Amino acid sequence: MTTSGSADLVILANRLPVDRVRSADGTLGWRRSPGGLVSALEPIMRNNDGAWIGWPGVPDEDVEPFVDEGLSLVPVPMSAQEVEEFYEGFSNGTLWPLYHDVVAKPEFHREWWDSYVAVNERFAEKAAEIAAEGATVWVQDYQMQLVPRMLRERRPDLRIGFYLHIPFPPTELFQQLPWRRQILEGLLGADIVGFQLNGAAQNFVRLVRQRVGHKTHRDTVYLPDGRTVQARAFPISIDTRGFEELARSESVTQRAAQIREALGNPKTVLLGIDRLDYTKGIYPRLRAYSELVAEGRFSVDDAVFVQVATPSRERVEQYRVLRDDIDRLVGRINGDLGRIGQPAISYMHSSFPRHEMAALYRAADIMVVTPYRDGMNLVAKEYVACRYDNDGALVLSEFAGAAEELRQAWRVNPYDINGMKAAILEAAHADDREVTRRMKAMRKTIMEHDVAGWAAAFLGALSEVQGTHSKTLRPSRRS
Ligand code: GDG
Repeated sequence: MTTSGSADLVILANRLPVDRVRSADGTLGWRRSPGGLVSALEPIMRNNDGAWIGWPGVPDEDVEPFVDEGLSLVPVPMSAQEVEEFYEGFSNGTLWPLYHDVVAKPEFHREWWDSYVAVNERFAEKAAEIAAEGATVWVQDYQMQLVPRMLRERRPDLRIGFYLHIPFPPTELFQQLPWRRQILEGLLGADIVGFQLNGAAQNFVRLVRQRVGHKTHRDTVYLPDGRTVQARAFPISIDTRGFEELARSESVTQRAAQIREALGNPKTVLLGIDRLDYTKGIYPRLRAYSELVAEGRFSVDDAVFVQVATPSRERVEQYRVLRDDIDRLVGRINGDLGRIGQPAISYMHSSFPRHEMAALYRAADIMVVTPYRDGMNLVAKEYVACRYDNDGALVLSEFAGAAEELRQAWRVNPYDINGMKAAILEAAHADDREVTRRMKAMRKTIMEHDVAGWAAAFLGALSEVQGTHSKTLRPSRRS
């Protein structure tokens, strides 16, 4: 167990990787929330006397540090008001839409910002308290962008890494943010700022040069105090082998057959799985499919669409509106095109255990992933991992980070409904050799780049940083 000031590796994220559960006899306990990040980091954390700092998901409660299945967890409390202002407000009502191409309109509220600063400070304080001398602290994601600088001010001895899981916007959009300079300076507290894609790293470096006035060269920022900061791409991945193993299991194989049976054994099963989020392009995807049915290119007996939308951020207004929009669209499509016992779209607004997800991936002939903008999109990679027979077609938005690696997918522009229709049809009619050729190549990519490799690459780079330079710099410009 990690005691104060003894952790050599600290992961700092908005959430702890556990959910609070109440068992049948009424006692409260914790259940590990499954995720690639925790499974990739777990072995590294065990070997390094690691600790994970995060909010335990329950407002207005102080939870003592505890150990869960050998993982040392350090809770940071949050009030109900902070959940509203810091999490639902600034993180998900301001930053999330701003960083995703303003797909929805970001809201700017000064009290949300104040809350963001206060919560970031609390997290930085906690990391400063538990990290050992010279330890490594890895800060995760958009909710925590001020932590690197706040932490460095308190603990200059630390190695600090930051990783952004979502896109980083171009200057033209980022500059809308009233607190743009503070965010950039917050991130510059890290030794390495990691992004999903090179383009995002370049956006960041350009902004730092233009807005903060620091000298930059390629992926390096030179600060006046002699420090350097690297901005680099580390595309995240999944536990590829873990998914494949699950997909090969007898129970998943049987369940996949059951799913197809329940759908009426159609020739083609199309699948979408997403958090119910306006960035994911669920609406245009369902429209594209419904038009294909309406035009007689697909029949509902031949081609069924299964859409899973996992409940998400339900207290944020834009998410409630989206849910109503999708409900209405699915109702209308099924009303117009479905027949008794054979709806066109099987729509589920719920979340499922991992093995059910794997069974769905196994049951689907075509996976349709059409975000307007997505940092990476792990669902696309999980589908590929589960297709161990090299069958199955992936239709993938060119605006998902995953499109840079999964080049053999049928690529689509989610704003172009006709283009999507054509790609879905092409995927449905492709011959087996073509499907196999594409899937094989994509499987090779994700076998070679899994989440353990991602974590090792980031932490390896962080352990190698020198972090200083001896350039003479002019004073930084303000903007
Ligand atoms: C952010 C970025 C980036 C979904 N429903 C269920 C379930 N899931 C799992 C999927 C997948 C994960 O959640 C979703 O990951 P995505 O990458 O698709 O999307 P975001 O949640 O938006 O994630 C994204 C990612 O961070 C990592 O850096 O790729 O771009 O937006 O793993 O399988 N899992 C279970 N039941 C569900 O119902 N068990």
